[in-house]
Amino acid sequence: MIYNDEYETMPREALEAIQLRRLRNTLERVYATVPFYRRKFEKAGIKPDDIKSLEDMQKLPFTTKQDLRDNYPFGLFAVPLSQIVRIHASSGTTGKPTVVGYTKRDIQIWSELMARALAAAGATKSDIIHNAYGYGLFTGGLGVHYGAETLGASVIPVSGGNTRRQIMIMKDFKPTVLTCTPSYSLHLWKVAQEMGVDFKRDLSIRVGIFGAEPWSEKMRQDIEEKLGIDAVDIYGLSEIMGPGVAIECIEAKNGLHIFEDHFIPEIIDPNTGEVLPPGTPGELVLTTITKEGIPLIRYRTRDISTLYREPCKCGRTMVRMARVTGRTDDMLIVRGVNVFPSQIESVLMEHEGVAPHYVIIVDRERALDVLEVRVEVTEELFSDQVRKLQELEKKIEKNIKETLGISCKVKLVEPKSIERSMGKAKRVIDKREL
Ligand code: DLL
Repeated sequence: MIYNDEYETMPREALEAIQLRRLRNTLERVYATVPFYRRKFEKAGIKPDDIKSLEDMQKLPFTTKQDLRDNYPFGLFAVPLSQIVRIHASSGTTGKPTVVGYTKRDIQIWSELMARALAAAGATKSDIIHNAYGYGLFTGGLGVHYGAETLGASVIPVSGGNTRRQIMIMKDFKPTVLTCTPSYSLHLWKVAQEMGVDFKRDLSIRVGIFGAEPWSEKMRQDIEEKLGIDAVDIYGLSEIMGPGVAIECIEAKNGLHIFEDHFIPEIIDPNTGEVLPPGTPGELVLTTITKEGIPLIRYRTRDISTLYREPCKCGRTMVRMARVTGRTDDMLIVRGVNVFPSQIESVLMEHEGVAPHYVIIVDRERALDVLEVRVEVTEELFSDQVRKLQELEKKIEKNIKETLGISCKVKLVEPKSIERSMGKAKRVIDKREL
């Protein structure tokens, strides 16, 4: 179903006229209200008024996660805090998160875009939505929640964890739509099996809306077969809004429609910054054109994708992005939580006797991500009592859990035992099969 026919199927010319108008408004606004942008534009020798066409966008400087970090926490907000009604955050490259703020209107628009996204995946107001995305600073839970209410569906705000209870709720409340990370859907299936509950026979889920981490066509097939549902990909990031920046339509399940009346996408060569033509893979760059709280100009997502401009059989005229195949940086997503190796490194380095030689091993057990950190310690420490080493391992595990919000197993190993290839450390071994 198309939730907003007027915009989602608008002729390209009309859509692009709206984009240009909104872009110019946004540029005027950030230039006037955010010193960071004024400085950046001045340095590039550009004024908002110089942008007379969508092609002119290429003259604008990029914004990066580092810029958000340098202006932590609220430095990029374009409105006074009195107009901010919600704050979310996601992981930064070190201890400090990336912070975003929403005005009332931002929340309204986000809710409508999420309603559009749910509708594109085939949900209607008659559905019961089992929302197992985490509620909190992460945008997944609340993003889907507000969208479901806007659509008029019944939402079960079950959030993450307590899987056996989730299965019981699914059996008893009979939700028809499941929203969570793709890996968690497979974990739900496994736990259901152990409880003697058959997804196809005993539950009523018809469609799953999965995102927040990379997955593959193979994984889609696996989920669809095991759970007996349609599995649809949803994309978003907190810096730009949260879930609902783009979604696959259930009719084609072939690329995610970006809601272009609110975001302008570009694909660039991550090394040169040059804009690449449709059909060529590169780094996705997004510009928000209606956001009030924290508008972002040419934000480098670090996600690798491709844009397709061919029309889609669902009737939407909005461009499609290919499923995200990777990142241009070393960010990992572990159980839906974004993790940078540098964040783990800073926790490790807080402990005496621990050397900056480590490797992070990510794997999947019972469809859930598991993380192990192996780190070298000094000779003295390693030859100390085993009990002392074990205590330190537990302490580091606790600190990682407290700082990053993820559980992991820490193993202290002897000096020089972690492999270096050509002198270079390999920080991450990802054994997960997508
Ligand atoms: O993950 C928002 C979200 C919530 C999207 C629920 C979809 C569903 P962040 O925590 O800021 O926001 O993480 C954003 O996650 O830059 C991608 O690297 C990755 N990501 C999000 N969706 C997908 C997807 C939310 N469908 C980062 N496929 C993004 C692959 C995804 N990667």
